[in-house]
Amino acid sequence: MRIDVLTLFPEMFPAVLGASILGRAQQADAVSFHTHNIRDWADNKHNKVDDRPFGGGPGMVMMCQPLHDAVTAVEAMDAAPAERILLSPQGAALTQPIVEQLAAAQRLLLIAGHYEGVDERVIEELQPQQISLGDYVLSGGELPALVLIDAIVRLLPGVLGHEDSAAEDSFAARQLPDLGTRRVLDCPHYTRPAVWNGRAVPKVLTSGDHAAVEAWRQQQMLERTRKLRPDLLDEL
Ligand code: 9D3
Repeated sequence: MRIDVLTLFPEMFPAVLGASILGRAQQADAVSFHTHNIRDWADNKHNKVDDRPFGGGPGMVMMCQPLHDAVTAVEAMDAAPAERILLSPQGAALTQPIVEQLAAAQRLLLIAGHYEGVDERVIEELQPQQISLGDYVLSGGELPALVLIDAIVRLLPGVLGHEDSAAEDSFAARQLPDLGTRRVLDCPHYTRPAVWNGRAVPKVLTSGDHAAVEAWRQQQMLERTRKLRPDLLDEL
């Protein structure tokens, strides 16, 4: 997968994209990251990319021209067609099914807004999918773009060491007795020592009975989901 990112703050990206699973995914050629500064396409002599809102009000609005020219130029850097995504508070809240759908794309073009927002006319022209991280205010779309990249890239073939890891995630859909396919929370996890600070690991986990362990994990997933995220059981 190729991922292009358009932003006014490209310096926010290298540390996150170069570390841990994202860094290894790029080294293994499962993904390539290309960040671009929208300011490079400003066609005015002060390289202005934002201006005051028509009608008045606080803050600045990102101008149409630099962003539109950036999208056109960056898309032309590779023949593969890109899925355009604008990170925006007006977008649909990101969920694992959306992440899974985007992980199937050949190429993504992520646009991170900043300031009060982007001129509506360039959004109408580009028709991007709009994605939000939820109902709270951030200072721009850069951190949401990094979150989205992290969620997608760990699903790409060959990225996670243990191939079952992604399928066993919290929020991955599972087949449950009576309920059919549901997204549920993960079960609790334990490692050595078997007793820590007077607290023993649940006995079934040290019993060696694999079927009993599997049954206990399923029951824990369901019980925790009922208690902590009952909304998930109403889905689908
Ligand atoms: C006070 C009016 N704000 C609307 C909620 C304006 C505004 C706030 C924050 C406009 C842009 C932003 C910058 N945020 C994003 O670009 C953003 C975001 C977010 O703030 N919350 C959750 N998800 C996202 S995705 C992009």
